[in-house]
Amino acid sequence: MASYVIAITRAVSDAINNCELTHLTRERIDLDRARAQHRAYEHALETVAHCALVHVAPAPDLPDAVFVEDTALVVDEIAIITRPGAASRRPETAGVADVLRRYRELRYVEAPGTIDGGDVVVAGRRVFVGRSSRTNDHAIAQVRAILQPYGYEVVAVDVLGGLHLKSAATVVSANQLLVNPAWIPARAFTGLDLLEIDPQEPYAANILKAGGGYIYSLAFPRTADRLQRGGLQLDLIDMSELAKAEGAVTCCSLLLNSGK
Ligand code: CIR
Repeated sequence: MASYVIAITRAVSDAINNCELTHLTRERIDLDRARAQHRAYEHALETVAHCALVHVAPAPDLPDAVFVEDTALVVDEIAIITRPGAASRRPETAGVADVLRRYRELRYVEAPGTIDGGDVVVAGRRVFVGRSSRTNDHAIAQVRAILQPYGYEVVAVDVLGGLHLKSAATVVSANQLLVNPAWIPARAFTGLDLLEIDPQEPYAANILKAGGGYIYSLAFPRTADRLQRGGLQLDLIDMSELAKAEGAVTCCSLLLNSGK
């Protein structure tokens, strides 16, 4: 069978108003609107990016459960279940592991390591891992030990702003990243082409490349314009409610190739 992309998602929790917040002031999240936006995101994954959706069982008591990206790091050969930096998020991993084990052999990050998947940027055989308030050197060393035998180079990068490395840098192609240069040390990405966001939109570096398409938030029109003028076809979606929980487009899915 031809290879396709599986997108793992999880419903918006009833408790999302108790989500972790690091940089933003708490604003009430409208649950119905958040769910409608999440459905539109899933629809884009199916229709624009041609992914096959797989749902993790809902976790109504886990406020941040919709942000599945943080619970695992998946490559073609293996999946690593994270140990999220926020203790409130650690119970999220079991449900995701139950789904991922259908597709990959699982490995686990162990204490004292902590890591959020939002800190991991995979560009070809290079895996950049952000050192952040969520991800520490113990976890980076564990990820390196797990991935090196499969031919991946793991590079630690200091996160200088935003919550995660993926707030500051995400993949456009195997050799090109969309970045906020103020939030990363650019020298860490030597050899890659760095496409800069519009400086008036500091949160704009998070783009989701999925299947053949790109899913992007309509909150960043200046950067979207730059990307479109560069030839990228964007599917623009409203993420305003999930953004109040410090979520962005990459956070709400885990993507994996079916045919390994
Ligand atoms: C958190 O602080 O953990 C959540 N409220 C937001 C997580 C966003 N995840 C991501 O960027 N990968």
